[in-house]
Amino acid sequence: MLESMFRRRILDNSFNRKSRIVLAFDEYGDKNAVLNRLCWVCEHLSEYLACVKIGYPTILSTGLSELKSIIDEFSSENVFMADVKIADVSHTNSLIAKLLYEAGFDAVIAHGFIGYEGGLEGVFKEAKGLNRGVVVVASMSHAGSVEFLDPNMERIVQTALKHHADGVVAPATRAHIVKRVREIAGDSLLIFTPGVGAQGAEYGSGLSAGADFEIIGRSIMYSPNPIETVLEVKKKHDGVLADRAC
Ligand code: NUP
Repeated sequence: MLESMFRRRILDNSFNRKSRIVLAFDEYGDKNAVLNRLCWVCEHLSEYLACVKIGYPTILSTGLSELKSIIDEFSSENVFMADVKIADVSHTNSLIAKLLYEAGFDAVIAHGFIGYEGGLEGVFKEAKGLNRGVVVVASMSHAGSVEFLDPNMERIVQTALKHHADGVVAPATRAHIVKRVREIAGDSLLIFTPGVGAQGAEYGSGLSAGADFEIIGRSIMYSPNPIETVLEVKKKHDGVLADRAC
C-alpha cells in the first residue's frame, strides 16, 4: 500500500518543525475576519504546527471557495485537514469529500460508526482517486462517547485498518482508549487526540498515551499570546517524547 500524500506531508512537517500539534481552527462569524485570522495563523503560527485542522464553524462562515484561495496560497508549506466528520451514505459522502479535496484539503475526517459498505466507502474511493487522506473517528473526547462509540471503538479501528485509513481520532481525555487503539493498530494508523487544553486533559496526555498528534484549538487560539502558548505546548511535548524514547 502506497503511503498517501497526506501521511507523507504531515510526517515531514512534523519532523521538520519538531511538532506534534494539529491546530484546531474553528473561528466563525464575519467572513473576512475569519479569513484574516486564518492568514495570520498560516503566516505566524504554522511554523510550529504539523497541520491545520479546519472545522464546520469556519467552513460555514467563509464558504469553500474563499477558503480555497487561502489554502492555495499556503498549501505548499502547510497541511490542511477538514473536520466535517462525514457520516452520510456513500454517494453523498463521496461528493462531500470531493468538494473538500478540490478545495485543497489534504485529508478529511469521517465518522467510523457509519460502517464501510455504502457509507465510508464513498470517502475512501474519493481519497484513493485523488491520493488524499482519510482520518476516521474511532472514539470522541466528550463524555457521551462512552454511550455508543466506545463499545464499538475496536471494530471501528479494525475497519480503518482494513481500508487503509491514514489515521484515527481517539480522545486524550481517556488515555486507556488511546492505548488500546495503539495496541490494535500498531504503527499502521496515525492517532490524533483532541481534548487537551480547553477540554481539560493536560498538554502531552495524548502523546503519553501513545498518540502521534494532539489536536488543540481554543487554548491556543484564545490565548493572549498564541505563539507563546504553542511554544509552551511544544516544550511539554518534547518532555513526553523524551520519556517515551527511554
Ligand atoms: O472527539 C473529538 N473531539 C474534538 O474536540 C473529535 C474532534 N474532531 N474534536 C475537535 O477537536 C473539535 O471539533 C475541535 O475542533 C477540536 C478541539 O478543540 P479544542 O477543544 O481544543 O478547542
